[in-house]
Amino acid sequence: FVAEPKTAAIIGCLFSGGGPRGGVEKGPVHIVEAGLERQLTALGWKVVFNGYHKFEDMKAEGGPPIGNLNNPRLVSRVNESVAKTVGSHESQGYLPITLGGDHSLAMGSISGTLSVHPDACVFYIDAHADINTPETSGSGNMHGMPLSFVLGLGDKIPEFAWIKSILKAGRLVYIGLRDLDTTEKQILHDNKIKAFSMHEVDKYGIGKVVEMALDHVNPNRDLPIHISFDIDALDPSVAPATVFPVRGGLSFREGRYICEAISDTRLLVALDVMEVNPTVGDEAGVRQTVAVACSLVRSALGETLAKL
Ligand code: 4U7
Ligand code: MN
Ligand code: MN
Ligand code: MN
Repeated sequence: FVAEPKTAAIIGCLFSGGGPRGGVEKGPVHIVEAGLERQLTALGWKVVFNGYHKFEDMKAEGGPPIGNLNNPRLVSRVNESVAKTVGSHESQGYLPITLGGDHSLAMGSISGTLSVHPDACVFYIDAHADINTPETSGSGNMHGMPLSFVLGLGDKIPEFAWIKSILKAGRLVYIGLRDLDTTEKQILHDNKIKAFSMHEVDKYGIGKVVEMALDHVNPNRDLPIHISFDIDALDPSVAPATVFPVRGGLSFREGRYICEAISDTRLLVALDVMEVNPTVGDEAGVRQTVAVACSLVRSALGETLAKL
């Protein structure tokens, strides 16, 4: 398998229903207005951008509670729609760039990728594991749960029956973890999920970590790769405008390196950049976070400024 898309599709998802508060739905507009389209065009890509996904027609969702989940029906319908959009772009040979919005959107983006590339592996770059099941989640916020849904863990919920393509635990790898719930550590352990926390990044260096991560999920370097990048994987000094900053994160170079190294494999089929919240902190911090988000996208799409 070689992924050789020449066209990228920006899928800006103005959605915050999976998180504890609003603001994160404004992330995509800031990233696009910073000039992402033009930046990717300058790298030689054709860029498709058909406007933002606002999900407004889906607002009025009620119904009886489902466990402790916040906005379950809305999150389900939004993600079903994201999965369709991501999947249809990939089946046309485009590289979808899903911009969040809160990270519950990974439920849709990863499902979309799996519907076209059932053998795809997922690089999940985050301070958090986002793998609570509805039974283990203390917050009920679905941005902390997308992976349990795409892995098919936890009790089956009829409202999410559209999630058909299940990710195998061996095809998921994390980089950047440093803030997990006890329940999540147990889930990683029980399902033998490979994770490179900040401890391993410190111990081995980012180059070795990415190589070990690829060896685990993609030993023959022949499977499609989906990157889901939560901006909070980066250190708060690098990307302050996000709701769950955790100190001790990835440096700017480490974040870019992950994207550059995966770009080099020519296996990338989809990219998410999530959790940029322009309502957090001051204007300079927002501008910096947005610029860093654009830089991550460019590095995943082949920009190699630091390579001679
Ligand atoms: B993010 C949390 F309890 N684990 O489940 C939860 F600490 O997409 C946080 O990575 C989830 O930002 C963070 O609510 C979700 C909490
Ligand atoms: Mn996170
Ligand atoms: Mn996340
Ligand atoms: Mn979040």
